[in-house]
Amino acid sequence: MRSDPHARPGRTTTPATAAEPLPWHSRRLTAAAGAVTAVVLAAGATLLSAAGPANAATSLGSLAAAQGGRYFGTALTQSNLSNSALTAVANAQFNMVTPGNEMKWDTTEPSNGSYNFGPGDQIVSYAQAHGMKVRGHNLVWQSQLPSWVSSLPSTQVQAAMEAHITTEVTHYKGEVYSWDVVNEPFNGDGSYVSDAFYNAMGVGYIADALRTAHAADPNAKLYLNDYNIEGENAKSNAMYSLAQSLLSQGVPLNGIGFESHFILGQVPSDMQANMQRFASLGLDVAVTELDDRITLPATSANLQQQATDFANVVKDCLGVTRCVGVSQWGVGDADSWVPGTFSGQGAATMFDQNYQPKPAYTAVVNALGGTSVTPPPTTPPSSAPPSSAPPSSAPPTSGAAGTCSVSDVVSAWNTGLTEQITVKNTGTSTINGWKLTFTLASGQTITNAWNATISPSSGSVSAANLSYNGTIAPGATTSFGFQANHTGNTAAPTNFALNGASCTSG
Ligand code: 9MR
Repeated sequence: MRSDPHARPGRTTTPATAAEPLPWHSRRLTAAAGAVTAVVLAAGATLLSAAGPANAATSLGSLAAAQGGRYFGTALTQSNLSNSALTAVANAQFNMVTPGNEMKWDTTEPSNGSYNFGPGDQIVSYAQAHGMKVRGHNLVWQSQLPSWVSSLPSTQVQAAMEAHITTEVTHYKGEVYSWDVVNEPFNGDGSYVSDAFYNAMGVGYIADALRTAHAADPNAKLYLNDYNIEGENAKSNAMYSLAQSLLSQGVPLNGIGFESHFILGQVPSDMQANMQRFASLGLDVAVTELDDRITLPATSANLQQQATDFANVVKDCLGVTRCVGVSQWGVGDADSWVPGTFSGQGAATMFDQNYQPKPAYTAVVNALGGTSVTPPPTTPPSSAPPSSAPPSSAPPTSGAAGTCSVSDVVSAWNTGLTEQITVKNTGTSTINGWKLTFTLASGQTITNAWNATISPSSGSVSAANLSYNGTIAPGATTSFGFQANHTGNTAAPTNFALNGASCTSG
């Protein structure tokens, strides 16, 4: 058995240039005491009018939809569905779901002729209930293949493969947008993986699998999916030759999936050109399993590079007319496969361990057509205290004046926004229990919050810690966030005070 992605070597492709400008800019607004540092991202009027529908640009999924009907997806496993922090982000951001494991052969046909579609059905029901489409993943793969298949006499493998494909595709007929019919057929040097299917049928197993799937659901888009084919190399050249050959034989192949499990800074600079050559054959292309792993602990420079990497991948897709969408592999760093597979690496997604958006999220929003705007200048309240430290004679008390700074990132779209607020204890004593008060811009109404209890929902509000994040050591930070509706005013909050003492921006 060949090595799987868990053991793949590092990429050797040309790192994306960090100097390449992103199609947006953000500006930091630092003002006097009482104001905040803010980066406000709003979907531009041009995008919205071009997109047409009033609900355009409310999430990664709808921003992608506004870009020529593309999608933005995620992988979900059965256990993910009971994680409310995870599903809150999944529901809000994505409009395509790939089951992480639930449609693979070891789950769906654990013994010959005995099928189990329960776990996959749960993902499909979930997706349907949340307005998401489904990428079926996958029908034929040498991994997560039950041993009964690899133990079959080679004369029986074709019948078993065809029965498996027919039964599974028929079960999900009309419910999946696309199928990864054959997954990861190539070794790194472009030779075929010598699995049960190749050994029994030769390369003809791929055409047979595609024809069998097409017969069962003629409307599903049929894909070949692989990793390390994102740039031009021996493996992607082999995939290209295979695609040409299949198409010339009239085999029903509709698309190529580029998994895109990247290492920080190693997105191939020729990814768009490489995807384009497949598209030019008349195929759809898709980024199917995007992540970008970092050696832990991730520095802020790492996270900025990751933002560049994610934005570049999204721009590469947008640059290819037949690139139909991008899917991230997992929702956030907490559910990513990376740390469990690559020791000491992780932080590979757009959302952190607490499902808060990372710089990569902001970069992707912008790459998808959001434009950055600077909020109107905020006038410090006349009563604002100076931002300096308290008089040296003052005893250090929890949350005393001058012991906090606040930064606030606002991501806005046409009728809504999210705000992520980070509070830093700039004092010398530990804060035990905190309440951050601030003034919401007029017209903003909070609909839900995370990592804090916030009330009331508009005007002068107060955010209190939850049981697990009440302690902020000197020099440490804590973050919370909320989602709000707005009526056109996307300005950042003002008048931050922690436990009654005004905070500086920073
Ligand atoms: O995310 C999947 C993980 O839970 C499984 O343990 C792993 C087993 O191979 O498969 C992971 O998903 C893989 C996907 O199906 C195909 N491309 C590589 C993905 C990461 O390994």
